[in-house]
Amino acid sequence: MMRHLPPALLFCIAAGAHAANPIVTDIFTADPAVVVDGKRLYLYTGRDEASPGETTYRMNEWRVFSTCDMRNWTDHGVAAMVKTFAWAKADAFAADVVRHKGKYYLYAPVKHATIPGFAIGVGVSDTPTGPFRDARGSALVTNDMTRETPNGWDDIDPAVFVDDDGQAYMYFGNKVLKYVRLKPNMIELDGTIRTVGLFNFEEAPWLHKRDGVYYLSYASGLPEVIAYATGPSPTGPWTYRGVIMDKNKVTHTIHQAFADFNGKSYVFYHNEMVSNADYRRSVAVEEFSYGKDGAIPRIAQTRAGPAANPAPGCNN
Ligand code: FUB
Repeated sequence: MMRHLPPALLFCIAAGAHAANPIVTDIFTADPAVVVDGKRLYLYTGRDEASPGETTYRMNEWRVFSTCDMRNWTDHGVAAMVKTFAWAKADAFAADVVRHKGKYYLYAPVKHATIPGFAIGVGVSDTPTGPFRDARGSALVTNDMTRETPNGWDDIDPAVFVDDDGQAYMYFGNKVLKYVRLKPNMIELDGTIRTVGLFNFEEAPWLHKRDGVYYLSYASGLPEVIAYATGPSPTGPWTYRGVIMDKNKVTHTIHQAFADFNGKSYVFYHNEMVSNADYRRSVAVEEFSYGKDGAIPRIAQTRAGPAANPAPGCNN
């Protein structure tokens, strides 16, 4: 059963003067997604449970952590599990969370129990830390709804972006990037699933907006690097802008997420820093500055991580 810790029992991961990366060292975490809510930054991750030497993913749940300063993190435990979705059978792959009209929605790829391949479920919660419950009782997207690629994992890695006019878009896919509008209730598709032609797209789309420019970042190639494109709207047209972060030494995935927090910009990603193993990954974060032209620079992975950035009025 999912355990939701009361505030008094919350576990604080104090980075203090030590290295800030990886963020979590007591379990393996992967596939970051980020929500800035109020004065806190919430980090959602998958959990790698593969044993040493295993050569496949073993992932059953999504976890949530938060920070007031980018150095000290609070562990809020399990946000949702494969079992949250009664129609799913395995594989808690890369999820995303968004806040919309006071509720929190978790978009989660999982293997469907009866329809072959991956599907995307939607969880909902009144708090950013969950627990999330199944908002629909059925999958939002199933593998038989898309035909661009023959594999069963082409409908993974949902990333949801809500534009300033309130319209929500969900991007997802492996090898072929797709997007679809969501209805205002956030739990139904609104219209056709469309594809996006993107240079060397592998997976892990992430959309964010800054100064009127839409940034579409993604994992590119295999082993993956982080690359990005920009456009004038959430549906493009997209102009390729290059590589942001080089591939990992061991793990073939990298899965990024971006956030601005307390006046600074951050990129989250995962690597093999703790385990030196492909399927035992750890989430890390780096601070960066946009160029004067809005470009994202090449960002190096560090052990030190970002400097403390305490948000006024936020208490760890
Ligand atoms: O963690 C499982 C899969 O690996 C994710 O869905 C991809 O983004 C890659 O990180």
